[in-house]
Amino acid sequence: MAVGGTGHPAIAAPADLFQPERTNSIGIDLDDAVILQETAAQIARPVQLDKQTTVAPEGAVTKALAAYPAWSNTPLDERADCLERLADLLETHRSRLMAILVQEARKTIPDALSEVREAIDFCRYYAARARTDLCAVELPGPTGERNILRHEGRGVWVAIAPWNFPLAIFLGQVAAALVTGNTVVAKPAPQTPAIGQFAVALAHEAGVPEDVLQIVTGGGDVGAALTADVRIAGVVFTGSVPTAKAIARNLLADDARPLVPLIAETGGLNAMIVDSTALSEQVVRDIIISGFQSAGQRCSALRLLLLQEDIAEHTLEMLRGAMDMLNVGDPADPATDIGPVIDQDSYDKLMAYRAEVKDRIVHAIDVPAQGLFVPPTVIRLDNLDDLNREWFGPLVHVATWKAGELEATVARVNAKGFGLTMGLHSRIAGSSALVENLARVGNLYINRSMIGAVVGSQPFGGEGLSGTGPKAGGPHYLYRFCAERTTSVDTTSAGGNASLLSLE
Ligand code: UN1
Repeated sequence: MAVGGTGHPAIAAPADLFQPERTNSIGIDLDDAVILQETAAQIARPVQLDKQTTVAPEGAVTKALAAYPAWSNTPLDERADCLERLADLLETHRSRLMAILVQEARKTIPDALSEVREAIDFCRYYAARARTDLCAVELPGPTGERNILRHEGRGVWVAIAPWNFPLAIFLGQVAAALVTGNTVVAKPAPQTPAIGQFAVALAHEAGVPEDVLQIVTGGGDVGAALTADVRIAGVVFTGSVPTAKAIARNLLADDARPLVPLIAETGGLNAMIVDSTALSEQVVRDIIISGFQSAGQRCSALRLLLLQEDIAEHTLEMLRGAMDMLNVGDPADPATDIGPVIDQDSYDKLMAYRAEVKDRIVHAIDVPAQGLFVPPTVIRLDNLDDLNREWFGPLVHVATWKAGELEATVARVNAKGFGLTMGLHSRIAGSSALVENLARVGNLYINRSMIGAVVGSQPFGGEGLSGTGPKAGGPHYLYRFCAERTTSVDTTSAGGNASLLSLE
């Protein structure tokens, strides 16, 4: 894309470090009849929770602390080997993992397959990055001195994962913390404990010692107990803004407590801006994917569609037609495009909001009467200021803007304070450069859908109310899990013995 005139520095060619297994987490090829058959057979087996693996938060931190010295001294290559073996095991158990995702997280089969692929990508990517990025390096310095920079583990990390990516985000957090030499107490979301338990069992099978990675299941009280524990060295969290803030307060509550990092990835109020030069078919396809795939239950999902006035009616007409073709139903059926939402609570909140705004519904489609199916819905916004929060479901709000208002429109989206994803559909190079320059989001998608960030290619994460960074699946993520330590030696006073300092 053109970057001239935006004030960005030149773009360096990407390092050929890692090739993701998949092209992206949407639009996958489901012709693989074997996967479908295997997954269907697995779906017939009930999901079982392993009560044995569940321990109390305090005891888990105690064990993780005791396990830390040996794990942090385990050579980096051996830790990376564990992640690669885990990736292999995830491949071997792909159909079972997919079946649990369908049953427990109510994922459609395509969503389940792409999530397993993303989990594999995270393990392989962080293993590869760790091998190249975490080696000790010698830094330049004055004559007679040597300076060595090392990246080492910090201690015990608490990893708190969401139910919407209970395998990929769960393992992404865990893999990053482990490979950098930390021990981990992981808490899956209360809606999705079984997939977390299976993933942890596979990690143990891959060679991660049991006390190095433990799982503690439960709700907010368990998360609060873990993050209130003054012995932990960091928290990595994906979930809601209020929970992220509660964790931050917990980490600061005790004056005597060490300062520790919080890596948070939270919500978004993600807008797609469409101008009159955009290709309508492409726009409609990308609205459907971004707004309704995964029943809109992705923090990257489209929430606010901003159509240039001249093309609004035409685009909405086409969108109605495309929505009518969507198949909402049983996620275990391979023909299903959109499944139910995660639980009754989520269903009730979304349906109550829909009832509140029923006079502004532009279009909605029929869904099965039984089950937690929220109809994919487009809702008119008369005023952009009327939407200031994220609705985590298949609800897309639409508003219009006038020619000449592109800059002001981006500014109004920025002003909402979130900063996760933004989409632009335009064939004007100057407009994409302008939006690229102005948008305060972690992930800007131009002329494509706004979901399905590819590990290693599209590091994912936002700013403002959307999170702290660094971005998951990106080249700087691992560093945040590390303590950075430099050692400087005066080699003259040591008799010129440079070997006092090793790069080991
Ligand atoms: C989330 O919903 O918490 O880009 C993250 C995507 C996914 C990440 C979603 N890889 O849609």
